[in-house]
Amino acid sequence: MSTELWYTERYEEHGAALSLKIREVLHREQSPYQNIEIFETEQFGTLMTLDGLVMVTDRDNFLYHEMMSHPALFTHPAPKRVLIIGGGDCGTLREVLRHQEVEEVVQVELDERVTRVAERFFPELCENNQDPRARFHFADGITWTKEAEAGRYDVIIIDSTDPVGPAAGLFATDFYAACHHALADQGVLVAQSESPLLHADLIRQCQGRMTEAGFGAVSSLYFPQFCYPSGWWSATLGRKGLAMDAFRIDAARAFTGTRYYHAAMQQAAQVAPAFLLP
Ligand code: AAT
Repeated sequence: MSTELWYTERYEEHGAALSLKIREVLHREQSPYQNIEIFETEQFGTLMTLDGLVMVTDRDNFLYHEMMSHPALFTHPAPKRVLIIGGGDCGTLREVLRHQEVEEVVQVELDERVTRVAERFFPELCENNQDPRARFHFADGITWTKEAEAGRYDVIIIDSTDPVGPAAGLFATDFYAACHHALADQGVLVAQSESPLLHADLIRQCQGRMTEAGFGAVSSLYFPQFCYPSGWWSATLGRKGLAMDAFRIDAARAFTGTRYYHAAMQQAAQVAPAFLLP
């Protein structure tokens, strides 16, 4: 009899699954919002799942977190005030704080337990949580953004779970319109927008809804992400006014310490597969 332990996330509607070999279960709890589990894997370090869906592993989270933060920040001419919606594991926050010109980062995560558990099991992602520029609020990001002062932020990052349950409204036109209102002139919005292979319609919908919400330029970024469905992921950017291609390429070239993102990658990641061309 095999004593091997594997964690499997099934993508029932696609007839596929992802499995990671597990050494042990480190933690399990039911928060007021979701079931949080932490595993020690054989090859991918620590793994966090929410309601049975993979959120983050030590080994591959840099792909997603770097691509959710640096392209948006280098697209803005001078990002000072950043809002992160979701992002409870703090991996996106850590990347944002690496930009010295950023003066304030407000993170609005629904579930405080995700952040507390991440502090314990993902200390690297949380290593900059004490930075005086970081402010944490545990609340619904939709309500928060709708109540935000007009023009308050330069960049808004939607680092959310999939469009079900409390995150469903984070993919809606009226929420993008609230982001548009909360952004200053030249403000940039970026939202995680799922898998190009499995959710192409959602990516198109996301682009269409951002345009409807008033963003003058919209484009998506494509990048690998092993632990999310299909291993291929996307983020969709919306910019107030101006064209999307004018990112701060010299600053991006001088930026060091990333493992996936670099200036040429920002250009490359914007090239859409033929089936997603406008
Ligand atoms: N950094 C990669 C991890 C995530 S988790 C996304 C976070 O969004 C979760 O912690 C969840 O609690 C939070 N969240 C969900 N809905 C809301 C909301 N309405 N307001 C604020 N926070 C919210 C991204 C995972 C991507 C998964 C891909 N399969």
